[in-house]
Amino acid sequence: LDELKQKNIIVLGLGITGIGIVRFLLQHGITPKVVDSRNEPPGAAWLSQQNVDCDAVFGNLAEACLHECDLLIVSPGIPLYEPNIANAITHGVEVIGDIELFARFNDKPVVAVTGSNGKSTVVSLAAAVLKEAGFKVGLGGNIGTAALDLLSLDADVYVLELSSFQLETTHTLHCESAMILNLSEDHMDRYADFAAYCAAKQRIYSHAKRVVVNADDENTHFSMQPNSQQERVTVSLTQGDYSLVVEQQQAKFSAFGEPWFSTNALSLLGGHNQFNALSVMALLQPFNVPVNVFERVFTSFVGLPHRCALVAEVNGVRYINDSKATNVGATIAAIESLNDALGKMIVIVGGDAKGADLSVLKFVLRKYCKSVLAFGQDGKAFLGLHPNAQLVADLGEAVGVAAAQATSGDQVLLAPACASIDMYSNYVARGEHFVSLVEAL
Ligand code: UMA
Ligand code: ADP
Repeated sequence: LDELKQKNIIVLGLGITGIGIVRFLLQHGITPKVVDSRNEPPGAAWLSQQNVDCDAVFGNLAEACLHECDLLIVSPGIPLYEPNIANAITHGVEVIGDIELFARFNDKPVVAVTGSNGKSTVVSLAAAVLKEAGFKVGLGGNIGTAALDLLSLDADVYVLELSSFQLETTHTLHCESAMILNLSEDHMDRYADFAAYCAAKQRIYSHAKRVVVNADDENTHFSMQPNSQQERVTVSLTQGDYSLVVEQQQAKFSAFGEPWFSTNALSLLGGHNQFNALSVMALLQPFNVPVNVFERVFTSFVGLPHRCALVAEVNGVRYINDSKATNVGATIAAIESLNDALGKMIVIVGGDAKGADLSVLKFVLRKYCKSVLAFGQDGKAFLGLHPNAQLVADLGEAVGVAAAQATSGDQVLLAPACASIDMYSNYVARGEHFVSLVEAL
């Protein structure tokens, strides 16, 4: 802390992360300069209520002289190649993010999870298991609570969801266990290529005691240094240290070949969620949680909203909201795990594809789906992926057309493979709109 107090600090970005950083610094008697390229950042009103004499520059990063400080703490929404940040780095300014600051002040065990899909589900389930086992848990990071805000909880263990953006500026996060769940294209508008995106995610393993990898996804693998003290375990539905085994014709979750309990205990649906459950088992092994606690929580955990959630059944047609499917990997997982019959699904897609290669959807769309309804900024890019792909003006028209096309026994799935930002404030607003449209049918 004394070292930090000696430094000239700029906090860049005043959203959820920036507020968390500024609050933490103020609590420790440090007043930073606060900068945001937006004229009216989300935390502007909050900052003015703090009654501190704080230098704030909003609207123009060039005017903020980011190179004139010792430490620049950046928000994840701004890339490090932004010219003013790049210039600061050239001038020798140390650049970190809020997770790195958290890491420098935290002395409690951390469980950290990244990946393209399943992060929020896995960290929420892991936190629920730890709580049930009697731990005081701090859950945060990309899931929505700034990591630094967790420190005041003085928890026994912190469970962090980390994005590739957050990991780019994290250097010394020591984790009890860490995992990349899976990797498929996302945020390609921010990375030079897929390899660069994977490399950002790989940083989660740097200081992890227990490295948990997806046996079926090589991009999540991590080559350990010779003589490393790190322990590496694998997760897979079929071939991992944590895996499913069949015993008396019943699929069971298992660890190192030892069956725990039936997969029927898990309330969440689909193979991808069984994988998420196994991941939680692998991540929490260091905490010696009794098997019956896992079983209890797997049964009671009903999942997060806007992830493969049944909205209603109308005229024998099931409407499913998976608005959180904001990339191709999530959409493929939803289609594959929800399908019970070929050609009985109508999928609604579109929005901001973030530069992803959508052609990887072609196989599942053609194999499982009756038709594809596409809308939004990148809607056109879906048209060649299915013989019955059609452009619609918006989500309202998509639901109307889907209802007209569907016959009893079909499923209508909103799984856009895109961010919602071109038409909605976020995936929650998009999902809520879908729910209201379905309820009006
Ligand atoms: N922005 C500017 N100028 C600035 C600062 C930000 O234009 O000076 C823009 C960014 O480009 C971005 C938006 O403002 O579009 C928000 O950026 P931010 O860094 O201020 O975001 P926060 O409010 O601090 O929220 C961030 C995460 N957001 C991003 O990484 C974009 C939140 O994840 C996270 O919950 C929060 O920190 C707490 O850790 C959201 C997200 O979309 C849910 N994450 C991406 C994802 O999950 O795919 C990675
Ligand atoms: P994240 O926080 O990584 O976005 P979520 O748990 O919020 O993950 O789920 C996002 C989307 O990914 C949802 O559409 C969900 O159905 C899907 N999903 C969840 N787990 C997995 C998984 N293990 N593999 C692929 N898709 C998944």
